[in-house]
Amino acid sequence: MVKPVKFSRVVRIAAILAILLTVSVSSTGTGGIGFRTRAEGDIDGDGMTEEYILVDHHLIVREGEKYLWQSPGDWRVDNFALGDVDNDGTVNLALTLWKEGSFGSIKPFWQTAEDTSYKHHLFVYRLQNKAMKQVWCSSDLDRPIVSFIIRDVDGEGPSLVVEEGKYRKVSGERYALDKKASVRTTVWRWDEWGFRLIKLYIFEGE
Ligand SMILES: [Ca+2]
Ligand SMILES: [Ca+2]
Repeated sequence: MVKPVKFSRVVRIAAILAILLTVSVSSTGTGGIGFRTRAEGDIDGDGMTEEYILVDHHLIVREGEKYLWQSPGDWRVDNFALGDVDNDGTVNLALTLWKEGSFGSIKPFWQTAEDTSYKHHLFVYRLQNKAMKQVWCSSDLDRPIVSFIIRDVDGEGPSLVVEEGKYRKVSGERYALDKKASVRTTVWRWDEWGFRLIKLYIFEGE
């Protein structure tokens, strides 16, 4: 159980800004801290730079004129980052997206009912042999991710720093981000099979 770190509003904002500030300098785009619409990187380390472009909630990865990957048409991608989020020495692509259902066309055996909820997800990939390979794909997130960065915040290796919001029910099983709800900041580190919560920052009085 991770003990929440409680801050007053002013101290909290200063603490989070200290974590996020250096990253925001290298970010481009209009969404705010940690948001990108374009990035370059050589995440497979083959000496050729890939370009990552987010257009109309659709992520495209290309290398020169060659398209390597694009997000499926029924995903609404809202953010991405390049970083070694699973701490294995190679850079990953991490992205957040809205989609229906927790799984793809093949459901795990324990999932018997049809999952039709439209919620937020975090997916992690690596680039290998010019193809994007899934490393980890979340089920429906308990809280939608407002923004995230990949950052070594404590000298213990890369971690995922996340601003988590709340869902707003649109209709039926369809959800969206509640833009009026308060956010909390969490820090997650890869732990062999998934992400482990290592820090939770919350407002006093929440
Ligand atoms: Ca490359
Ligand atoms: Ca990695």
